[in-house]
Amino acid sequence: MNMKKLFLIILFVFFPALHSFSDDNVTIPHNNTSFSKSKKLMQQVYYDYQYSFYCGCEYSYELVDKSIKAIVNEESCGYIPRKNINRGRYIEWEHVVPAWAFGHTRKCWREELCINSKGNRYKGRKCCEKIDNVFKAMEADMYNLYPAVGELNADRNNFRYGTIDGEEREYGACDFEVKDKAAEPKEDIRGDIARTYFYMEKTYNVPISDKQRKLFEVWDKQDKIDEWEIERAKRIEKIQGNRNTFIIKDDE
Ligand SMILES: [Ca+2]
Ligand SMILES: [Ca+2]
Repeated sequence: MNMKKLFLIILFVFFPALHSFSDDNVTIPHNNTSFSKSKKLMQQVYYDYQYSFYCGCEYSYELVDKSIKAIVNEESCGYIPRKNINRGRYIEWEHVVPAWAFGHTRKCWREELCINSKGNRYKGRKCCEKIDNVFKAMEADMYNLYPAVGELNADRNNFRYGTIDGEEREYGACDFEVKDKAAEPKEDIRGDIARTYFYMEKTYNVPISDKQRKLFEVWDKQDKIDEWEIERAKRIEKIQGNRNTFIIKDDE
């Protein structure tokens, strides 16, 4: 047994609840590796602040076909679906840093490391969800999850954020644009988005391009941290166990 292994074993024996380690220098700062569990926990975070992220629509939980669903109140925000009436009706939990962005650098995303029941090899998100603990922790990280109208989650796809010329309104009064593989969010959530990217970069080494970083640094300054963003971060910290230091400093 080499010293590194011995050290890890000692660490796990004496500090079992501390951190889980992966094999590639990412220290996973929480024990939350289930995206479906996180989606339920996010309901606790947002219990008294039920507004969608991109459009600011109120939403509420109702029983639909024997399951509880978050229904968008379209009148509260003037939202009109662009074309997907069904996904426009419900709230989904959107990854602000999309799965492609935090997943594509993982081995399981690029190489066929998984085998299905028929013996065929595969790669990508499904494979990462099966075998990669870092990917699972990133996918389940609550700081990166926001309630969004399903249609916008679908239209945003895995596109980067940016600014788009003009102010087309394809979703009724909702100030959200998607064009040329980019999405432009409304001004009062741009800082939230920037700080979420910075958190994912610091926590998991998720790469941010120079161009994106410059944009996010501007957004971080223009849209300052507000009360709800702090409250949200406090609630997530309480559940998930780790801090987003871009919102709450280490010594606070
Ligand atoms: Ca615009
Ligand atoms: Ca904001």
